[in-house]
Amino acid sequence: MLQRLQCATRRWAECKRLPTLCTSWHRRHGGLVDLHELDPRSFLIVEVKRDRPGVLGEILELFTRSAINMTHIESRFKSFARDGPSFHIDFEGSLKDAQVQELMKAIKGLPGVYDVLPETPREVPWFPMNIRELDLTVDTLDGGTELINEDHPGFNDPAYRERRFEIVSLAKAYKHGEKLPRVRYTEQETATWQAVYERLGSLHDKWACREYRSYSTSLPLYDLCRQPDEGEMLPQMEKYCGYAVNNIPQLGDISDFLQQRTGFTLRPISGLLSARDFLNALAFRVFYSTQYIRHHGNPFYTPEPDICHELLGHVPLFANPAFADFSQEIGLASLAATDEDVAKLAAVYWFTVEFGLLREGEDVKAFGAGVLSSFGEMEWACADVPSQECREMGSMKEQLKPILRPLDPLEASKQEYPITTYQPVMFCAESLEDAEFRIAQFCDSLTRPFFPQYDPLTQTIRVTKAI
Ligand code: HBI
Ligand code: FE
Repeated sequence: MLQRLQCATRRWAECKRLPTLCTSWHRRHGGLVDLHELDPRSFLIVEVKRDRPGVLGEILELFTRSAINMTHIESRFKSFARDGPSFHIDFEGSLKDAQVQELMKAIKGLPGVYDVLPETPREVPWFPMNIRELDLTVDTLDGGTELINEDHPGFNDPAYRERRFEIVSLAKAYKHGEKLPRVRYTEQETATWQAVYERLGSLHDKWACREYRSYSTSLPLYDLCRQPDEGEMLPQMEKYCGYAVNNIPQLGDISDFLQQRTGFTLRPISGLLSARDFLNALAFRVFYSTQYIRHHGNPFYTPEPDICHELLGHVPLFANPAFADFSQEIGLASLAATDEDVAKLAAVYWFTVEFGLLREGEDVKAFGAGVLSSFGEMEWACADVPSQECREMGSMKEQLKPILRPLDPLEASKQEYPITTYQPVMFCAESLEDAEFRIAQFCDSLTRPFFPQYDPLTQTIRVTKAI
C-alpha cells in the first residue's frame, strides 16, 4: 500500500545495480574497440645510452627508411631508471603493422639503444560512433513487456499487458531516421494522463525550478528569430507539442520542438536500458523516451519510467540550453568509459537529472525528473515541512526532511541511496549553470584514453586526441 501511493523509482534504481555492460549487443561483439582504429597514431619510447652520441640520428634514419611518418618527438631525462635520455615518438600507424614491428626491431638492434617500449594496447568498451549506431544499443533489460514481478500494477491485467506489448513493439521496430511512431491513445490512457497532469500541474507552479516553468533566450542564441522573448514553458509545450489535460502528446512533435530549441531529439524505447547505453545516447543529444503509460489502476504510481515521467519530468528541461549541454557532457564522458566510471556517471545523473534540486533565493526547487514527476517526492524534497502523510508514504518515519548537500558531483558519485524509500540525502545546486560547470569539471576529472567530441553536422563522434 505504502509503495502504491508514491511514484516509486525502485526499478530505475535496481537497474543501476546491474552491470553496466549488460546489453546483449555488447556481449555478442566482445564489447571492445581498439582505439587505433579510431586514431591511427601510435607512440613508442626509445631509451638510449648516455655514451652513444648520434643514436637519435640513427633512429630517425630508420623511420625515414621505413617511410613511417613521425608526428611528434620529444626527449625526456630520467623518465626511466636508465642513465640516458628517452625519446617519446608519435607516428602514424599501428603497432600491429608488420612495417612498424620491423622498425621497432631495427631500433632495438641499434648499439646505442637499451630498449623500445611500445604503448600498452588501448582497447576500450565499444561505443556508438555515429548516431545511426544507436540502433545497436536498444536492447532493454526486460524488453519493456515483462512487468518483472507481481508487484507491478499491470501484472494481472492481460489487456494492459497486450496494449503495452503493442506500444513497445513500435519502439523496438524503430530505426534511426524514421518518423517517430505515433500512438493513438485510448480514453482510459488519456484519463490516466489527465489525473497526473492536473495533480502535478499545481505542484509545479509551487515547486518546479524556474527553468522548468519558463524558457529563456538569455543563454546561447538558439534560434533567436523564432523566440522573440522569454515566457512560460507550458504554453509553448501546449502550442507546439500538444500538451493538454485531455491529450497525451506525441513524441514526434516534442522531438521536433526540442530540436529547434537545443538540438535534442527523442528516440522511442521499450523499457529500461543499461546505464551505459542510456548515457551514451546523450552524447548525440538523443534522449530515450518510453511511450507507454502507467497502469490506470493507480495514476500516481509507476515502478518504471513511463510517458508521464518522460514528458512531465524530463522534456521541458531539454528545451533549456544549459541543461541540454550538461546532459550531453555526461553522455560524452560515458563513451568508452570504464564500468566504474559509468557507474559514477550514472550516480551523478541520478542525483541531478533524476533527483536534483536547485536553490532559488530562500527556496529549494525541483529540477530532477524523478522529483518533478512525483507529487510525493516533490513535497518531500521542496516543502518547508513535509507532511506526516507524505513522510509515511515514502517510508520516512524517522527523518523529517531530506538532508540537502551542496552539489558536489564527486560526492554524489559515491553517495549510496535506498531503493524503496524517498531519498534521505539530496544534492542542491546554486543554479543550473553552477550544476553544468561542476559536472563538466567532474567529467574532465575521469581518466580517459581519448577525448571524444560530437560533430553535429555529421552526427558522429570525433576522436580528437589520443594520449
Ligand atoms: N533507461 N529507458 C531508460 N530510462 C531511464 O531513465 C534510464 C534507463 N536506464 C538507466 C537509467 N535511467 C539510470 O540508471 C541512469 O542513472 C543512467
Ligand atoms: Fe528519468
